[in-house]
Amino acid sequence: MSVVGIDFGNLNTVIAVARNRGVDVITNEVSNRATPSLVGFGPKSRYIGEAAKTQEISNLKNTVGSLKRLAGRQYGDPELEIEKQFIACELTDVQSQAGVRVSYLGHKEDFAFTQIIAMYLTKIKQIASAELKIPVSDVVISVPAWFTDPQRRALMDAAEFAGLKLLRLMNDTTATALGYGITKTDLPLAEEKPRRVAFVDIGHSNYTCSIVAFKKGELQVLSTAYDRHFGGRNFDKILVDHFATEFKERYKIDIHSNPKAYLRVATGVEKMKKVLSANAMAPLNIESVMNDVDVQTMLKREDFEELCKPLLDRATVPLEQALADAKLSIEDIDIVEVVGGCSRIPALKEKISTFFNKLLSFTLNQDEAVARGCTWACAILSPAFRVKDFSVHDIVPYPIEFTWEKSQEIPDEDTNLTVFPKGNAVPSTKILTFYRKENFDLEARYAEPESLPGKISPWIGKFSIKNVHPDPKDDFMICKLKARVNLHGVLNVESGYYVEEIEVEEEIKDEENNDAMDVDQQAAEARPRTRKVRKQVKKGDLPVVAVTSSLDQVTKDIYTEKENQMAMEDKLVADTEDRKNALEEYIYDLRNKTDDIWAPFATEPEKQRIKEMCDAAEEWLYGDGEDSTKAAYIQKYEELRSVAGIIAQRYFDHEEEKRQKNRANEEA
Ligand code: ATP
Ligand code: K
Ligand code: MG
Repeated sequence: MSVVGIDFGNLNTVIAVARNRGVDVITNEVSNRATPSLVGFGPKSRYIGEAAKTQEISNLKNTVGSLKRLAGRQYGDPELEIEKQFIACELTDVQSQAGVRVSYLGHKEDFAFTQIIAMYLTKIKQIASAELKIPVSDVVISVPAWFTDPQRRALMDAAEFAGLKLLRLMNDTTATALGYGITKTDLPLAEEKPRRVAFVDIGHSNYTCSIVAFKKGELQVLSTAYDRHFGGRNFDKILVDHFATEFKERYKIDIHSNPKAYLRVATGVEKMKKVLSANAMAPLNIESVMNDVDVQTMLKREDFEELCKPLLDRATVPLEQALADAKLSIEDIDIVEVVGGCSRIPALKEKISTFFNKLLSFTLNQDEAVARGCTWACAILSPAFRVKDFSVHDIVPYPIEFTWEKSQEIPDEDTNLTVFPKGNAVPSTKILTFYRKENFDLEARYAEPESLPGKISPWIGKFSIKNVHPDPKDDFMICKLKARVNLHGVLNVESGYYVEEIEVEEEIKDEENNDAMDVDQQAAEARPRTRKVRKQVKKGDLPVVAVTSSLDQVTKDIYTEKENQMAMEDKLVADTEDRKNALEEYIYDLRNKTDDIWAPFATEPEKQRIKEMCDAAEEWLYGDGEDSTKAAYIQKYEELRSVAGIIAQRYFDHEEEKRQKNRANEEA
């Protein structure tokens, strides 16, 4: 059974697996340790990950990015406008959800982002299976801590369409914290002061700071604060806009009018930004960026910092917020661990270090910490892997309230209650009690819509409680409902039941310790051994019908089926390509061998026949057979092999005979 952790980043996705009692980051089909988070569409197949990146410039309109940023968003959400600055594909309304319209298999087709993410996860699954050489199912995937219920459910749905068993959605910085804690042998004991670590993750789109308290065998997230629009891409954008202005003046070109030119400059400045992390100056040279114009320019690190000052000035806001939420001051923080690609920018490191008045710690792999943490989480949850226990206590990011209709018989009943306040533990179960004579509904929603990321709907779900009726004395039924924020950070009313209050005789246990008994022995012995108490006993279950932002079963089945079908088509296209390449190589190989090592074993007519067949096959391959079927390529290959096979066999027999003779000589 596989144990896989996935850091689903906005730019790159990192996959790690548990094996040989440790955690390894794995490489993809081109030996990279991170896979571009992109999905592209073409006339014959999809291009996912590296293939999408390779095609990006020539296939801009059909290359989809910002995958996780658009998960679970409705089409009308103003966040779509923000994402449009970073992606060139056409966004569209797919059953009121954010989706894309792309050219695929020669026609226009719309896909919801949940589907796009499923496509991407299918690829990630393939990369992991190829490495592990077993089918992959159990995974833990990272999400930003600010993800709401609908966003988390979108990811859960996507994982399901991709055939993955999602054991946990884990907040990025919590995953990092787990990876940190589980490998430490010197964490404080239960009775000692905890070690408090601030984890700062600055990625491509996102800036997060979590303050986490560690003790032996457990971590408690104390607070998580973030800037959802602060990351490498925001620095890149400032630079592209800067050079766009410069190029307009110097070269009279407007890269804003040309998406390809824009992307090439964006790619150029990203490199430039990285160079500036290690050097005082960096060049930017692009040949024929547009209108046959070559551009050449330079940037000094100090100018970069000046340009990005408005952004850099925001860098301490999440840190202040995290401290305030945790009710701590900088003196309470023992260590500041920094991860995420963008945290390599010297000016950012400087700001963070100055803020905490501490040297920063870089003991974790900046690019791989999240994936490693997810893998540890998966290992803990998987029956297939034994790891020491480590409890992870995360927190609810936004307060969740329940609302319901007033019961007619209880006029002064409240109609709402904040059940999970901000900072409440995750996972967590709470029992809600209602006195009812008939079926009723509960609605769950976020209590402070203004605190949510963008225009995400505050609505979480509607839960209808069935089989409620007056009890035998025409009195209220005492209904108990189990509300749970689960491991994914998603809310459900998981079950319902009703209870009856009865009076029971209860034995009094001696809770006092024996020393106390000595002092007051007589009085203690004189006490009655039982007492009457009112107790609630479970009488039966109440069915709960839930409607949430998870897709309904019919849509889920359609999307799963569609994903399977597209994945199969992709596989067929890839297999066909493989067979075609194999045929091409075989022709080449046959010609060579016929003239070389096989020459002594074939008659002239045989050689002639092979050559003729090779010529014919080649002519077909570059003509009619250019775009043929897998079966046709296999058939041609077999035709050639049936003729050449005889000669290959003669050669093989001869070689074998030689080997036998040599061995006999050696033994003699
Ligand atoms: P997110 O966490 O926002 O979803 P991500 O996890 O994909 O995104 P990372 O891989 O952590 O992001 O970071 C990618 C960003 O880091 C890119 O913008 C990249 O340009 C930037 N980056 C990587 N190396 C450096 C460097 N040496 N100097 C400056 N920036 C860098
Ligand atoms: K990443
Ligand atoms: Mg990241």
